[in-house]
Amino acid sequence: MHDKIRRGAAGLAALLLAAPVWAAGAGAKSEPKTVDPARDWDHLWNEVIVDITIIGILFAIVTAWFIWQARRRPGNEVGASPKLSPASAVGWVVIPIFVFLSIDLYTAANGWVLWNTFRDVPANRLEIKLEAGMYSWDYTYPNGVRTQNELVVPAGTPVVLRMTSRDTLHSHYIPDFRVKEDSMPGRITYLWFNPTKPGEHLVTCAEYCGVMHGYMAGRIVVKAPEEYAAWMKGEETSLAAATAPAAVPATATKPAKTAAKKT
Ligand SMILES: [Cu+2]
Repeated sequence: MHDKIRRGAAGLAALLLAAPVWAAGAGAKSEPKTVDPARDWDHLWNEVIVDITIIGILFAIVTAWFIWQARRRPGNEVGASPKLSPASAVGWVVIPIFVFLSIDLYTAANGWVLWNTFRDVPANRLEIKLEAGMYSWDYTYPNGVRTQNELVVPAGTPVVLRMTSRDTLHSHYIPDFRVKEDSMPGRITYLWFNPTKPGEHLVTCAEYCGVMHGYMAGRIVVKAPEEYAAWMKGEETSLAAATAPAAVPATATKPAKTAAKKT
């Protein structure tokens, strides 16, 4: 019996130590394929829900069994608890702890892997600057194109936002992409997400930043790559038109210059 308990405890200890290593290894192996942290986030969430459901049902069954075992019997029978040897008493305490701790550590290890995915920005990303302010999200593309409260991105390209704030603390939250990060004055923070297919996604401020905080919403518009390219071309054209120096007819400037020289 003691041997059984010892073997069981040793097995669980091995599982406890192996789980995080295995989880980390599994994460590392699938890393090149992991391009959608939002899906990984959902996967881990479901895993946690399944874990705690199983644990909850197990606890309920064991508790019901104990209640049934210790029910009142006819004649006010006085029970006697079984005598446990020190080894089996320790086993009864340590083994359940190891079982639940191994589940926790397994989940924590997976969470760590996922966290690293959220922090490691893929190399083929589109970099966009974001300045948050009361009460708007101002995006600047690498070519100087700017948008407000609407970020248009191509499907299939990871997008990283380099964020700061011009006034107070804001938090750029995109629920559909399971990502949220503070933007604050004097500091550059970042977040990345992978828009895999065309669609629209809500952006909202997740840090109370003033009376209009609740209205500080925007959206991510994911377009098919060719539609995105066409949109960007249009934006570039209007940006060029807006930044070009005002065209002044040559004939109009010459007399002005000569007039200036005469005086
Ligand atoms: Cu805000």
